Amino acid sequence: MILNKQVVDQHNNQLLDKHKRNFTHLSSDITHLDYILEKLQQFQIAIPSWALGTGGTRFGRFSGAGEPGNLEQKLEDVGLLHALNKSSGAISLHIPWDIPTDADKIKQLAGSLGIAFDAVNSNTFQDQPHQAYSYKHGSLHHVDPRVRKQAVDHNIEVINYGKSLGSKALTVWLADGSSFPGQLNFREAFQNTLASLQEIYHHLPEDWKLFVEYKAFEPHFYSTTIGDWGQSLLLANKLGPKAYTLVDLGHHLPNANIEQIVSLLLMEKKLGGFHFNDSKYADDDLTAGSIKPYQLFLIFNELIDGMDLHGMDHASGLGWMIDASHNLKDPLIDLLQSVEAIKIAYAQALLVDREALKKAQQSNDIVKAQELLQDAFRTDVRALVAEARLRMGGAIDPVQLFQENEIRSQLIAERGVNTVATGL
Ligand code: AFD
Ligand code: MN
Ligand code: MN
Repeated sequence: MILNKQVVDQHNNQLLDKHKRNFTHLSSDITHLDYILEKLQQFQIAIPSWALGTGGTRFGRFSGAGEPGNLEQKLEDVGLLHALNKSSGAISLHIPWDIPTDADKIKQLAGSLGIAFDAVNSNTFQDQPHQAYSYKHGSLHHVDPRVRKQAVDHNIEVINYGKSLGSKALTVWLADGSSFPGQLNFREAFQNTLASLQEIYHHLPEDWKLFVEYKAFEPHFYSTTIGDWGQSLLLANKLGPKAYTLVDLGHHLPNANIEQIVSLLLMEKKLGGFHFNDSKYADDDLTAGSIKPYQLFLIFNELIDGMDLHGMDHASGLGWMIDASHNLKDPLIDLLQSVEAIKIAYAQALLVDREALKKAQQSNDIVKAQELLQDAFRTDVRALVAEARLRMGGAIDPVQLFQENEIRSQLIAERGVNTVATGL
């Protein structure tokens, strides 16, 4: 389904007066308004193909209806999101769920929707029909070189699919680990992983990046072979300049100070990509900003600080992606909410008076430092984010438009009630 521009205009006309009132009130106090609006307009967050359908839990899956049944429909869904919020201009694909059988056609469709291809993801955490060896005991870290080779070959295949579409990065997330003490030799598991990644790295095109994701737990519960940012950074440093750490917000032990991790990775120029989501307990994959919005703001505060220090472009310097899985809400609405929360946190962090913060830090003025951060965080920037969207032709309130126009019902009419998306 392609969203008609008239529908957006009609929606905006209805909300325009109220929006203008809010925006005028908010912007009168902002010194660098044009700069912030420009940054907000440029900022794009890639949508994961696997979040377009209803996610499951360990106990079951309650499918929605009108889910995208193939890659074309997944692209159309992201096109819809992008038409509404003008900030979802990229998709992150997962192979083998999203194999492009006709890459040129897929590229053309994506181009017509204004969608680019972000990092491609490999999958060596599930067995596929007809594969020779099982990943039950791991993939790149496996004790059997034949299993490692199969997993390496899969990653090379993923790179090739990515090349055919214009992707510029490969994300490797491994489920490799152990659930019981003694099950693994940690050192050998790490070295096998490094050797496998080295082979993959060898096949990476010159202008590509390799994102090494880490995760502290799950599906294994005693050890994960790439368990934290230290292990990921160790690998990235050993691999070379094209390898980076990817931070997924849900992949830390409880109460980890993620903003500090982000700050140090940026200092080392080794932060490559980001997976946004939120969580209360573990890798809950909930809507970004739904549980800990202050943490999201503090992370953006460090991101901006570190990126500005190195002269990195906010929009293109890192791979910005959502990694979420919704099992209750309409996935498209949930993604709109996530993108909105991310942009709100980004806008608030852009408001921080960095010079004053630096001065407060240098003079150990703790109260002032706290006031500066909280002053930005407590600013209601929604009208700012909406204004940026409006200037790009998006909707003032994407969620409201989606609901009022019954977009899901239109998708169901088009695709049927029983379609189930491939993915997690
Ligand atoms: C799972 C993992 C990880 C990964 C994603 C896609 O926990 O976050 O990025 O699957 O492979 O959510
Ligand atoms: Mn992730
Ligand atoms: Mn995850």
